[in-house]
Amino acid sequence: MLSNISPIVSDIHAQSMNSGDVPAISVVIPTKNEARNIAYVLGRIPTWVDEVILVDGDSTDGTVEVARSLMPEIRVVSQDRPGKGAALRSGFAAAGGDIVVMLDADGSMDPGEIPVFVGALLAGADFVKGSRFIQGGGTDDMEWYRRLGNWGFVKIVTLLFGGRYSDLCYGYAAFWRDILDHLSLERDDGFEIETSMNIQVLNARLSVHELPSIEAARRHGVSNLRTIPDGWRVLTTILRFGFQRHGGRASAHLPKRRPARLRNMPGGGRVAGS
Ligand SMILES: Nc1nc2c(ncn2[C@@H]2O[C@H](COP(=O)(O)OP(=O)(O)OP(=O)(O)O)[C@@H](O)[C@H]2O)c(=O)[nH]1
Ligand SMILES: [Mg+2]
Repeated sequence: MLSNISPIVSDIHAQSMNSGDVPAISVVIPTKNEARNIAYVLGRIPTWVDEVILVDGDSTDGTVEVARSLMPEIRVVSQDRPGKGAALRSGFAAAGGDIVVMLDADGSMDPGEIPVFVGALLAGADFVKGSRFIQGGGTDDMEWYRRLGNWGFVKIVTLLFGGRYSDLCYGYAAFWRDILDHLSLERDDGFEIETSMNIQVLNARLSVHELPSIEAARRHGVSNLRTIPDGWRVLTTILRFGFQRHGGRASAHLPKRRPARLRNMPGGGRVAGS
């Protein structure tokens, strides 16, 4: 059952199972016309994931039917408003796991990386985000102007909020579900939701950990992202939080929550360098 994950995570998981302290894991996948990609994604999700939630944005290509035929137990939920952000919000609200993993359905993000994300959470991080721009990461799915935009946004965020992000607009992340109580995602209907989450976890002084992630090219179909309008939404999101922060309304320092077995470790299980 655990054969396709790394020995370290498999060991942690085994220990958790022995101690009766196993966090349940939900995977949230937003889809908009991904019928030709969803088989690849669902087929690579580790078998020990507790629930997979597909949030479908009115796909017309049979995405939901394909997903259900491949994974009958998949939970399909709808979104209240259009956009990837609205989809993720609905997925998070539906998730029942202690840990939530978010990833795209176009085959660009490898679910085979999930064990590493979960491993970092089990090791003490509150929020783990993939980065395409640290050692071991990479992308085959980004034109030069989008790289430039992402780089510029990273610089602005670092200037305004501190932290040491190397990537900002990437949708592969995992977190303990209870941190959602401290995030406000109501306004983030579109692709800016990733940036919004990244800034809010930083402002809340949560333990944030970046992991290298490889983004492959979308397998089939075309991107839903429109560089200028969506880039503008990202920029205005950054500036909105910038104004709030400098107006003295930054999030409060939050108490840390750790799995019971990690609380007594030196450093309370906090990830070094985060
Ligand atoms: N439910 C839902 N999913 C969406 C919506 N827009 C995009 N998605 C999904 O969100 C994920 C990311 O969208 P993409 O179109 O791949 O955007 P991107 O990854 O920024 O762009 P590329 O790198 O060019 O593929 C994919 O799984 C999409 O199917 C939406 O309005 N509703
Ligand atoms: Mg994509």
